[in-house]
Amino acid sequence: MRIDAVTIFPDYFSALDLSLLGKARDKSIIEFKAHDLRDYTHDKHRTVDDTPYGGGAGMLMKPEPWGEAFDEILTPETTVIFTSPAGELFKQATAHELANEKHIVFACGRYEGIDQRVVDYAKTQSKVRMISLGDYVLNGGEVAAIAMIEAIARLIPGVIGNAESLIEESHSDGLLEYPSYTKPASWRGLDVPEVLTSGNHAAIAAWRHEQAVERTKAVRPDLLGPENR
Ligand code: JCE
Repeated sequence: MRIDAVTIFPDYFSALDLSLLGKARDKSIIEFKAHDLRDYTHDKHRTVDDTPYGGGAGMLMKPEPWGEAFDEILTPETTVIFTSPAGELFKQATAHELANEKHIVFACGRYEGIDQRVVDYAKTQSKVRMISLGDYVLNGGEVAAIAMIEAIARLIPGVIGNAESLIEESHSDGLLEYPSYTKPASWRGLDVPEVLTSGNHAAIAAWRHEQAVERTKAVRPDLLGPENR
């Protein structure tokens, strides 16, 4: 898979040089490049923002630099993602859908957002999705894009151990994770639940499921069907 990001802060994306994603790039499983939107301006001050028509607070990203960047980067096989609090919510299912794409371009806004015509123009060139990382406001799209890239890339075979990705599948039962413990069995007066050291695998599986259900009821009842709430 190839991933590009268009941003006025390409340095944010140096996080993707690290750890498993960095190794996947070394192995050419994923290709990634961050493009500086200011490289597509022509004025002395490399201007990317302007005041909104109709008034209102703050600045918007002007369309021309985006058009020049898109003309260089987009193809008919591209999916463009505008990270935006006004988009559909990013879910694990979204990550799975996007993990099947050949080419994703993240368009990362700043200020109060991007001129709507940039989205409309992108739709004439490529598939487009507006996606929100969650129901909160960030200062721009970069942190949302990095989170989405990590969630997508780890689903691509070879990025993490295949055994681990199969484990992930078996756990996507719509419940939160059960609590986990490692050695020592007793630590600062806190003991590992006895069932986990019992060697009774049926009892362990039943305990873990019950813990997952109780946790989910307590903090994320929205994940359960009405009959289990
Ligand atoms: C962004 C801003 C709305 C005013 C460009 C936020 C948030 N949960 C989120 N996912 N993505 C964002 C996001 C993405 C791009 C931009 N802002 C800040 N948003 C109204 C200002 C600007």
